[in-house]
Amino acid sequence: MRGPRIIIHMDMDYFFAQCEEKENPAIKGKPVVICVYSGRSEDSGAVSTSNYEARKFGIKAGIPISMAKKLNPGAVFLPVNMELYRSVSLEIMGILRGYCDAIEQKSIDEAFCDISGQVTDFDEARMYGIMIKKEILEKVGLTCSIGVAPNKLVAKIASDFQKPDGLTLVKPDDVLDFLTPLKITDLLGVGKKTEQRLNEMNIRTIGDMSSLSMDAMIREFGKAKGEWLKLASQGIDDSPLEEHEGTGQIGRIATLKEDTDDLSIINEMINNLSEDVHRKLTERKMSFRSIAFVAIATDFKTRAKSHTLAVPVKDLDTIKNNAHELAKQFLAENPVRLRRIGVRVANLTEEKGQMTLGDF
Ligand code: DCP
Ligand code: MG
Ligand code: MG
Repeated sequence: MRGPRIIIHMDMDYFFAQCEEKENPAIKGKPVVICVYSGRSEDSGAVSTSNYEARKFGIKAGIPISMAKKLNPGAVFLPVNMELYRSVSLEIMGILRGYCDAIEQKSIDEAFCDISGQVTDFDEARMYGIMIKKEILEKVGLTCSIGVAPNKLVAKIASDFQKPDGLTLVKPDDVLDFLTPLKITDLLGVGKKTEQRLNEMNIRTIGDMSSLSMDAMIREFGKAKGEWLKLASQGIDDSPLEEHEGTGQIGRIATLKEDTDDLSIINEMINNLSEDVHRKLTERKMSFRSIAFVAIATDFKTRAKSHTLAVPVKDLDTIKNNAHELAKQFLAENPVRLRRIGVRVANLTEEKGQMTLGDF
């Protein structure tokens, strides 16, 4: 039985600045400004981001560094350290991947996750959002904001709604009430020009826009854009997640009927998960070299046990057999009852005349 479509949008709070606070806790509590120096003169360049303390002074992404220094000379000014942010981002995306059916990473600090296959309803989805936030905080030490909604359009707005450290759930029946008072520019895809046109028509909120007829919107903006705007103003969006090729891993996680440490029950679930993973692998014409068994115990902690093969392979039996073995080892080492389990393959390569197990 398949429940409703449920999409999560996760966006890290003041990401670059928060990474720096984590690296150097002494600066926490002070205004922190991350700068992209152009190198032309000492203070030339722009602000990349700032923490919330600095934002109180009006220091935000995009303003010149010189202006930020005028707004608060005592703030902590740091140069961007992309290496650090990339590695933190990788860790966060890895955690998210363990929770969802599909993931579309939108930028270094945000992603959409389809969790429809992981939960049965929106109340369970809220708990799921809490679990994700908790795991990111415990493992990476950073806060994020999450929106849970029936589609990408609404999830994106929801994640921004209670920043920082927010969790906003918008159930299907609440979508219209949620959107009505918001500014039209909150809709991803409404840019400056569209905003101007709509303002001239005296349309300022999403609610104002939804009261216009489809015909009027199409007359004003043309068929494609007019239709999209009208549907967006009603919170209607069925755009799929775009999983980028080469994300490097394919995983599937599911919740066990009840908490257990019984290997026969776990292996049965592993078989189903392996088949899903294998189907995706085949669709993408990929092979893998490493495989992991992912376990989420009753304490909600996610642990993984993985194994790397000598050569890339692509067959279902290798996935199943390795996952069974890893699960056995995992339970021998960790006397816990499991709540959810997953199978994940990584180190993906394009399938090109490589060996399969049958070739050995
Ligand atoms: N970024 C940048 N220049 C911009 C906008 C963003 O260099 N004009 C970088 C720095 C941010 C990161 O991208 O930390 C993520 O962008 P966000 O828009 O998500 O902003 P933050 O995460 O910094 O803050 P928020 O808490 O509002 O999400
Ligand atoms: Mg962010
Ligand atoms: Mg972002």
